[in-house]
Amino acid sequence: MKRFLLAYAVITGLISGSAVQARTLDEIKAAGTIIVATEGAYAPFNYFQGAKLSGFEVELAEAMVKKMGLKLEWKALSFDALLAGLRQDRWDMVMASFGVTDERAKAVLFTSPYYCSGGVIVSKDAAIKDAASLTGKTVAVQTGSTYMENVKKLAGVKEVKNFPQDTDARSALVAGRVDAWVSDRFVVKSATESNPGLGLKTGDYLFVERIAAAVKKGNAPLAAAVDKALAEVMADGTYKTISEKFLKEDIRCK
Ligand code: LYS
Repeated sequence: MKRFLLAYAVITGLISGSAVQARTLDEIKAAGTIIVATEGAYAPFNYFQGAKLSGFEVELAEAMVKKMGLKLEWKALSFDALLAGLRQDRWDMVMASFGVTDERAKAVLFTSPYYCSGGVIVSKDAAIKDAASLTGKTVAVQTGSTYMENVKKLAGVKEVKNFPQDTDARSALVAGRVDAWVSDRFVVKSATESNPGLGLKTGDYLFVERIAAAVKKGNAPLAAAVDKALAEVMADGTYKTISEKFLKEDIRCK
């Protein structure tokens, strides 16, 4: 009997251990601090200015969390680790420019979108500007991004080169190791405007997407609280101010 009870305890322990609950909204409120993970390598959305995280998403998250009456603790990690960390309860929310896709929505719960954008084609050759002109070409993209996903769908592309960070994909294009780079329209705009000497030419949109925060699947009360805070900062002018500061325009979904 004893042995049976021990085995039972071990098994239930294993089961509950693998199904640890995400912190509920009440638990987060009781703690007073929400833990938000981002990448920190994706200017102008989330990046390091010296040791300090900065960017549109960083200031937007801070404004939203303030509306929620909470403090914010940031974690910065590689892009492809962020959604998995939600499932492992390592943080409460991810804000790292994740586009809402059906595939990702199977694994996490998305909030309402906080900006709308899309992937554009960038090249040094003005003739490489749309999906058709990528035929036979080598294209650089960030690993695990929607840029990678969408370029892979193009049958004629010669090779898709993956890089851990979007800035590495850009460097590959700058160095002439690839024919094109696909990234976010605003990331590209900020990179080309701050480095006009690079001679990068922006082509067409390859696809458009809605960008949202992600919480653990099932954590609907937290998503609802985040949505409410987002609606508040959108209504009171805070969103517009932060958006214009980093993007020179209001990028909310229309
Ligand atoms: N918006 C893209 C995506 O959803 C890219 C984000 C990449 C951030 N470095 O995958």
